[in-house]
Formats: sequence, C-alpha cells, structure tokens
Amino acid sequence: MQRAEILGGISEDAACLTRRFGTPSMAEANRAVAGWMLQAGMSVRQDNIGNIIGRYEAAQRTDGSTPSTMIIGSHLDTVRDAGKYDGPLGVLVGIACVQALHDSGRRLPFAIEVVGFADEEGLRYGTSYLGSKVFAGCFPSEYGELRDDDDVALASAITAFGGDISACNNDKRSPDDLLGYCEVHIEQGPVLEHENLPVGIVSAISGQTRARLAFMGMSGHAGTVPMSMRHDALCAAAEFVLAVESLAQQTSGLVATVGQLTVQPGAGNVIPGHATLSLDVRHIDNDIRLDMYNRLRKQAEAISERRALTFDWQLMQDNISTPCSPQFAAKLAHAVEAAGYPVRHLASGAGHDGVIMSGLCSFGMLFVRCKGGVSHNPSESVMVEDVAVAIDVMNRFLEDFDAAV
Ligand code: HGY
Ligand code: MN
Ligand code: MN
Repeated sequence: MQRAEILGGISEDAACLTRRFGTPSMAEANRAVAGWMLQAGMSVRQDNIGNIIGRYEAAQRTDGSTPSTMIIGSHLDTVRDAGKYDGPLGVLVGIACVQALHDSGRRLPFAIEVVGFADEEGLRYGTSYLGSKVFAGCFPSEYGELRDDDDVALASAITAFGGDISACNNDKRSPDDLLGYCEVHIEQGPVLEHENLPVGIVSAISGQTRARLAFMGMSGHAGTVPMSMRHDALCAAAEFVLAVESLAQQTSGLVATVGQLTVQPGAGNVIPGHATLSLDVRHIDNDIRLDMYNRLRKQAEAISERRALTFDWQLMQDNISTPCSPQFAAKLAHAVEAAGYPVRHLASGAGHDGVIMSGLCSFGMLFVRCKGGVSHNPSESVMVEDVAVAIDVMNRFLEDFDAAV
C-alpha cells in the first residue's frame, strides 16, 4: 500500500496523477518498480517500448529441461487525473508474491516474470496496449508515425525513453515456455462491493472500438456572422456528443463515450472552425458493438452534411471481446475457495492488457473490490484487507500450478 502511495505521487502534473507513456514520470515509476523487483530477488530489464520486466528463476532442474514461465503483471501508465490503483496494483501484487517466495528461500518449478506494461491506457497516442503489443509481438510498425498533442512522433518518444522502435519486434516474448499471464486489477465497477466480496474472477473482457473524429467548419467573428450563415464546428460536435449518449441509452449493454474534445481556435469571440473528438464504444457482443460504431459514423456524416461542414474519421483501435482461459478461471476459483471466500465470476467492461496477451498465451484475471466501483478518478481506493486476499489467492494460484507443472 505504501508503494501504491509512492507510485501515486509520481506524476507529470503537480496538481493530479497523470503518468503517460514514455514520459519522465514513467521512467521514474519504472526505476521505483525495478528497485522493488530487485529487492524481491528478481533480475530486471526494460524492453524497447519501456515495459519493465522482473524475472524470478525457477528451482534448479536435474534433468536439464527448460522450466516454464508464468507472467503476472499489469500497467504502470495512467489516465489523466487518475487513481492510484488502476494498473500499479497488479504489478505490486505480482512483486509481493515473488517477495514471499524470495523471503522463504523458495523457488517454484517454473519461473515468474512480473511485468509493468508501458502503455495500457493509450492516453498519449490515442491507441492503447502499446506495451503488451510489443510483448505479444503484434506492434504495428506504422504506429511510429502516431503523434501526440505536442506533435511528438511515437518513434521519437520511444528513442527518448531509451528504446529503438526498429528493435521492438525483437522484444516479442516467445510463447514456447509460457504457462500463461495472470493480472490482478481493481474491478472498476460496483459488483464486488455490492455483493460484499473481496475478489472476483474475470470471465471475459468486453470489446472496445475507439475512433478520433474532427468536424471542420468556418471560424468567424462572433459579432458579425449571422446565425444562418455559420458553419460552427463545435455545435456539430455537441450534436454528435448527444447522439452518442442517446444511442447508448437506447441500446442494452452498450456504453459509448466522448471523453476528449478540443476546439480551435478556442477564443470566446470566434466561431469555432475545428473540433476534434474521441469516441469509445463498448459492448460484450462484437456484432452489436460494430453495428453501433458504424451507426455513429453515419450520424457524424449526416450532421456534417446538414451543417455544410466537412469531417474526418479515424479508427484508432478495435478489440473484440476476449474470453479468459477457462483453465485459469478454474484455478483462480479454486484458489479463492481455498482462501475461504465465495467464488464470483464477472465480465470486465474495462479493457486490459490481457486482451493482447491472449494472442500469446492463456490468460486470467482476478478483480479486487474497489470503493464505490469508482476508477479513472483520484478517489479510487481499495482496502488493504482485500489486497491481502488478492496476494493470498495469487500465491495459492501459483502453488496450484506448482502441482500441475
Ligand atoms: O479504457 C479502459 O478500458 C482501460 O481502463 N484502459
Ligand atoms: Mn484504466
Ligand atoms: Mn487498468
């Protein structure tokens, strides 16, 4: 918990917790986590995208065979004005599990790698999972041209962070020795608190589709252009935002959000000529999600035509709904029961690196109750007793694999 506080204080913004991919605050967080990994008896390395990876070797083998590896982890980047636990909790629980083995001088018949992924939120470049995509070997080289709000290309950000984008594909983790990937994460929803459960087992991660769009109108003098002659980009954007909300309210299981909106030129006496928006559409059913996404794109087009504007639409990412490994879910359920708690399976509306890791190996997730289900908000909080349960369950989960390997 102290470590979560320390990481919670490592931010690029003095007023709130914001730690974007590839920034000095991410480098500082990686240094802190590397220190804790070393204390837990791990060797530590940082790959070209900036994932920080600790490795705790397996018990010596006399038959010369190569031990498998279990990966435990989560992400160290945050959203803007974030909470302390979304991401870091999973890395810290992984380190705590290894610390327990190290303190007792034990090694399991398989190695454990704890990973702090470099970018799960996608705040800086608009497309998420940059860290796990390199780790899983599905990092598109064209991402190098993506630019952030300061017009810094992703390739340059990687170089500045000490990596080399052209070497990212060498960092693909071979699946040959992998047992799988398991992530501990706050639930970011109200179910566990509502049912008074400390932990839950994730059944699947909801699919999500993200886009970036812009309405281009005509800036002009707020005092002289008659209303009938305006091409106001912000009014078009406002109409679109409410259309997004209305469609999601009418469609069961659909959530859709415009979280970012920038207006140019951004002066009080100038009719906005340009508005850029983000769009985030989610539904556990892939067909429904894509149908709604396409309907919203058509609505943006209709708004633009009716207002005699032009508009631009860029798909930033599309992740299908991803089921967790039934074997991992069963072993996590067994560990939860052995720890003395009721077993509760639940889907995740939030995305996680497991979506990408599922392309590499089996993956499972353990949710931890969080206060009010609040997340992506500085009031995010967990109880130390629930974190202790998560560490206990993860230790049992690992020992269970111990028996199976
Ligand atoms: O947006 C999400 O679902 C996650 O918090 N990155
Ligand atoms: Mn998040
Ligand atoms: Mn997260």
